[in-house]
Amino acid sequence: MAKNIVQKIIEAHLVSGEMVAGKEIAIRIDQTLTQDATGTMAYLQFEAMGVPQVKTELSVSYVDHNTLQSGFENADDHRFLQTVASKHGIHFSRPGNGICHQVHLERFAVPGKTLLGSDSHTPTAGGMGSMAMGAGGLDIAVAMAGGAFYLNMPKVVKVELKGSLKPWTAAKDIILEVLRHLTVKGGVGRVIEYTGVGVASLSVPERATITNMGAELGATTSIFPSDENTRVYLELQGRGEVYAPLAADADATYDEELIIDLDTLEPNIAQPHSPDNVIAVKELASKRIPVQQVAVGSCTNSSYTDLMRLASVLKGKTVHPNVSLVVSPGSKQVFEMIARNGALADILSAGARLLESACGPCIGMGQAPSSGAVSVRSFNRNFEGRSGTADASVYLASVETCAAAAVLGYIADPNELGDFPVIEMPEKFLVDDRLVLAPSATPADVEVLRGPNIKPLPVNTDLADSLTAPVSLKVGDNITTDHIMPAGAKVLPLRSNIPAISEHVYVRVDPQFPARAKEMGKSVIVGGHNYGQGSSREHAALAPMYLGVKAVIVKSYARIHRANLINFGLLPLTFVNEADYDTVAQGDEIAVDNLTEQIQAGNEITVKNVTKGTTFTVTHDLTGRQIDIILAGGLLNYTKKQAI
Ligand code: MIC
Ligand code: SF4
Repeated sequence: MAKNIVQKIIEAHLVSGEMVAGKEIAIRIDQTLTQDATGTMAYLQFEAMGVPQVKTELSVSYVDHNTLQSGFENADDHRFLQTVASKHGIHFSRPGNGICHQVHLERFAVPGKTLLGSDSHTPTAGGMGSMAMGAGGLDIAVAMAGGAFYLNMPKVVKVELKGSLKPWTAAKDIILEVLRHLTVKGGVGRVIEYTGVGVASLSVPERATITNMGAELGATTSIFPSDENTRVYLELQGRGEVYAPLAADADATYDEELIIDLDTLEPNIAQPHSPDNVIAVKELASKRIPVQQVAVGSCTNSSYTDLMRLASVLKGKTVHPNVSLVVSPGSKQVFEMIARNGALADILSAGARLLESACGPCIGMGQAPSSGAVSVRSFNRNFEGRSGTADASVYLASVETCAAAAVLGYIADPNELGDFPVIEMPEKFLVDDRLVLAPSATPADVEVLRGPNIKPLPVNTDLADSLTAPVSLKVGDNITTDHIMPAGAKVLPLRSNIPAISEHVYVRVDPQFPARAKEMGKSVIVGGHNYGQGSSREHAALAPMYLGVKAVIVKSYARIHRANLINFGLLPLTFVNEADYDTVAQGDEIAVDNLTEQIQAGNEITVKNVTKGTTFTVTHDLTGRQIDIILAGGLLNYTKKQAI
């Protein structure tokens, strides 16, 4: 039977299950990556499993999120990560080496391999034909210990790229166009596979921009074929030997299709406060919206060509007097290359403010914009408040559009910049892996160093047989994990300390939430569609669990967050009739009798609203394995019982 790329990779890695869309499958994971903000938990969980050395082909621990060291916490976490990696067979990418996804693409990703990462933008490596997925830290820990990764067999969406990009239109505009069509929940339960003649005109880093931001569709992952461009990129990275061609069979079938015509595509921009709120830049350009900040970098747009394009626009010009331009090249490789070829001097000379190779402003780690500012960023998320400034308006666009805003001072179509500078791929990338430390050859001698900020991992208890609890919070559609568990310079350093970080759960939505949830003891959260979209941070499940949240009842979930809820023993329930959402209010007491029996008997559970005197039905959609995990109080307890 003819197969698409996704079917080929899954088939080659299938451990159990049937490859039928929507059914649970388990696949073998070849590579894992973690970043520091989710990695400390992942390694504490890995340690708790008692497996001495990782069983993957390659596992890499990156430090890129928590690099602003305004106290001892982050530096202590880096030290923990370095030593724990050395002891357990994991490569360690030192702070300064760059953002996990950018560095992984450059130095480690391999076509046809599976990659699981504790970060939602892990699909970046899909630009090279790797089946790369984001997951919670606990799933990564299990994969490092040799366990399979469980997911629902995705539907495969074919996105056919026709034609080729016009000058000043970029790969970023393609993914913004896809977001405009499919929205932030259009990718849930799906993998986006790119095909068509337009594919050949895109370099691997350009493809990676597209697969990176496929995360914003809620997709399981996105993937490109591995072809001549992939071979060339790998050769230039000195890794030609890992090249393997990968393409869909000629008559492969897909579940859904979308066609994007690159010949007619215009520069796009996502308006506040959602990555799918996309319009053509030229529609805004006539309004001359003044811009106060421009930020270039992040795992979406940090390639050599991106930075060279910025430099070529800035060369001989000055950043607009009302704009703060901040640049954070995503990897040391790119940073050093533009430093050595002089492009960095053009960027600096124009008045840009330079940051180290890390996530930085993308996750609110410094460079919060001024009050009410318009910030145009080459990043991937513009959720309200994520920049660190509650009332800032963040727009997402290509490096070209960012560069135009930086010099002109307003949101402008980059075509206004005039002649388009052609930027060639370098003759060779600068390969220097000295900042990636290989694991110790004598692990027994390595002492794992833990700072006082690293607190033991709280573990849930077995699920009780009846649940009577008030609704501690009711929220609407498209709640992001940034709403549930904010990040930023103040909160991120607490990622290894669940008691401390739980004081910040939902505070941007309701500052009283943590105190109220604690006082209630046990509680339930009610929400709308696409609940938990965005980041893979398992803290968005773990910290509510710590505050006593036992179940969540919503209209629909984002994939990674639902998996994280199950991993920590929180019941993910879905309204059968969406109208019942309106009958439940914050403060209502909810009761479920014979919970264990009901979960095991079938998919439907009857819930009483004690306060209103009504009942409604919810589904749990749990597989047999997931039921056992929930009943055990989470994946760690379950795994201990099973002993991998
Ligand atoms: C993000 O972009 O939101 C993050 C920060 O990279 C997260 C991971 C985290 O919260 O640590 C992600 O995308 O998974
Ligand atoms: Fe880092 Fe931003 Fe990419 Fe997340 S989206 S990994 S915070 S650069």
